[in-house]
Amino acid sequence: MPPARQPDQSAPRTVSPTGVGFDGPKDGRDPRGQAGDRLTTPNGVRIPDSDHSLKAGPRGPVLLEDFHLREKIMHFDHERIPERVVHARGAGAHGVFTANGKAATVTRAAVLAEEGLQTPVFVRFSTVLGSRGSADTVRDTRGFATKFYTKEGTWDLVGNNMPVFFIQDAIKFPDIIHAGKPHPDREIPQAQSAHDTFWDFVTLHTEATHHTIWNMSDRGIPRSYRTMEGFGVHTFRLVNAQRETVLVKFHWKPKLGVHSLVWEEAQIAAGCDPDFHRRDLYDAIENGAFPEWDLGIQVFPDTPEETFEGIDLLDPTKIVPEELAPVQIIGTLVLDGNPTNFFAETEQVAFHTGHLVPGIEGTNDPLLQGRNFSYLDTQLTRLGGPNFTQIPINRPHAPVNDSTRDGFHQQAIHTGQAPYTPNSVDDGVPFPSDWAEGGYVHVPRPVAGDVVRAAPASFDDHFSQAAMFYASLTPIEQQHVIDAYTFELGKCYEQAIKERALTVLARIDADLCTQVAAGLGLPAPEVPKAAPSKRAGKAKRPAPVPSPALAQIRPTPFPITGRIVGVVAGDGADLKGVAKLREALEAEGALLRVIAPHGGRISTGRDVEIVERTFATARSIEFDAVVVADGAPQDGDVRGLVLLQEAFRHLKALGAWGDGAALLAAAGIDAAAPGVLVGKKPGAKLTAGLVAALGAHRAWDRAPLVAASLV
Ligand code: HDD
Repeated sequence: MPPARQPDQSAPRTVSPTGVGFDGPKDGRDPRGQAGDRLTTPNGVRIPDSDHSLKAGPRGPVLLEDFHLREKIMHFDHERIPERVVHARGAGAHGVFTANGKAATVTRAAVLAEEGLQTPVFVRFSTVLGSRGSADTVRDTRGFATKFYTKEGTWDLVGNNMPVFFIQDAIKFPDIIHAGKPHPDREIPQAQSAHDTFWDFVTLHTEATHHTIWNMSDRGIPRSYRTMEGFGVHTFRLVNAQRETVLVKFHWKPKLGVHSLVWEEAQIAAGCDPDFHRRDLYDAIENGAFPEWDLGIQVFPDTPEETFEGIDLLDPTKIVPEELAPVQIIGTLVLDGNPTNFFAETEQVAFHTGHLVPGIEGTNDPLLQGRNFSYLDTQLTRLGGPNFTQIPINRPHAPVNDSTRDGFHQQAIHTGQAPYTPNSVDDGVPFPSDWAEGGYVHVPRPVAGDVVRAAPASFDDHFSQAAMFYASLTPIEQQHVIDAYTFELGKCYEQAIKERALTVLARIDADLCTQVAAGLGLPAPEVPKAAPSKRAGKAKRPAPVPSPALAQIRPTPFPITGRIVGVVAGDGADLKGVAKLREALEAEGALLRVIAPHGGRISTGRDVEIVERTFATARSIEFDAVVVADGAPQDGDVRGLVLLQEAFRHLKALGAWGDGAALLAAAGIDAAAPGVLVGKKPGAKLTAGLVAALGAHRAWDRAPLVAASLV
């Protein structure tokens, strides 16, 4: 008798950490995870001792028959998988995306279109160049990859915190990455672009100019993953229910605003707390300060030219200024869950630009098209075979019935006899779906052209938008860009590379070039008058039109959720005042951390505070503001003074009440300087001042004072 027909290929029986699609044992545990309270072998055999190998006598040789030793060590020997070839260092979080319905006119994808629909997501942030164990705060682009577990299949938006890319064609990806990664002979420097090969490449290959200046700006050293913008970079095509199309660019807008570290802070953090961003994300979520972003789209008509206001929408080195095409908010992302297991979730998550759902399509951007090949390919090496979508974190939350079979690490026990279509053996299941049934039907588009290795002429403009970016920054941000170029090029050994870099800077901005040249001790080259490429002809370089949306420093106050205020105190300090300040700051969503010369507890009379940081463990980088309590030790401990001086130099809010002001003075800090708040008591005035100062991120108007002083 033939076996009963079971045409439904259910998804593999493993627990999804995101909680959806679980069809395993009812106790909620993965049969391949940890069950029961007894230590066992991987085969479930209970064992009496996991500390000693099986030996011929206590001093004798280890016996080959010790299967437990063999299994334990064998598994350990194979615990590591290859790190990502880029973006190896990262941190992830679970969350939910809620659509506001405004995208319904432009896309049929429910995840974006259906008002109020909540879609679970997993987001992984990353640096690009460093290895898995490298520091978080290095100058680099940051990855911002989002996996939407939609009811229509998985959609991955694999973006960065910068809206442009170094190259226009994916075929150049190995080149830019080889240039940016450590030198192949000594394998240094780690996670840095401040070296010869990077600057050699980006100054020869000038389409990298725009992305490079973003890296040299404050965007290259974010304060936190929570305070970064995200960009889909490429232009995508959205398709609505009537099969009408528009072109769009995706933007993530952080509710906390866009904020960065200052360079010295980034450097200190790389040594003192290499996990700075990972810790910040985890702690914020743990403390209930859930990071939030709005998702927005810039919408362009889908014309045959695929340009908008003369800007080529297929060129990933170009942006469309928000002043020309406003970002329209279509939903909100909240990250509210930390991973339970870093390896299972953050390390094994596999993103792919080709993970699209009906209503969202790619375009002919040659960078995107190459990515669509690369992301699938890399998982074969990294995750060991083609079944990586069965790994819990990668499992779709939509039903899967795909007719793929077997392969390394197959988790499913597929039933049925006909993993092919069409079939009659399994009653024709699974059936294809047309557009009306929710099938992913590509919008028909004409394709024509000669087979050539070439790019359109518009791709030759490598400098105008870099110039626009620089012109859009505030003077402080421009100074940071000058400092960054001067630092990075100063780390290069080859004179010719520095000189070539100056010729590139001359095409961006004459003053930028002159100042960097002065810092390097080199003459500034002439600013070329004509456009650089033959195809661009002899057109004059127009003056850049600034896009104010590109500047980070703004007069508007930002929410202070999750910001950290360090309070220097000690035995005998005004601990009632500390408690009062904590209450007031927590009411605004900020956190207070008590810093004292020693650990444990500090007390004053009957008041007691738990010490959260000591002078040995605290460093200024952790705090967005530092306040000295009345009665804090005034013994001149240099670590306390350095803490205050660094915070002052990094333009952070400083405060003191009572005789705490004397400690500020001992650190050489002028109580009248901008962003320094001194009062008699930690009352409403001090709190309001702190909240306002934190909301501005830094006391920017202190910058000239700091530049002129040695503090
Ligand atoms: Fe990529 C990882 C973002 C161009 C090839 N990329 C990766 C990640 C992000 C980006 C955020 C980390 C994903 C994760 O957290 O697992 N990549 C970008 C952006 C690009 C870009 C915004 C340009 C707009 N990438 C790009 C090109 C190629 C790749 C042109 C190859 C032709 N990227 C990869 C990769 C990675 C990757 C090798 C490494 C690990 C992975 O994919 O899963 O395939």
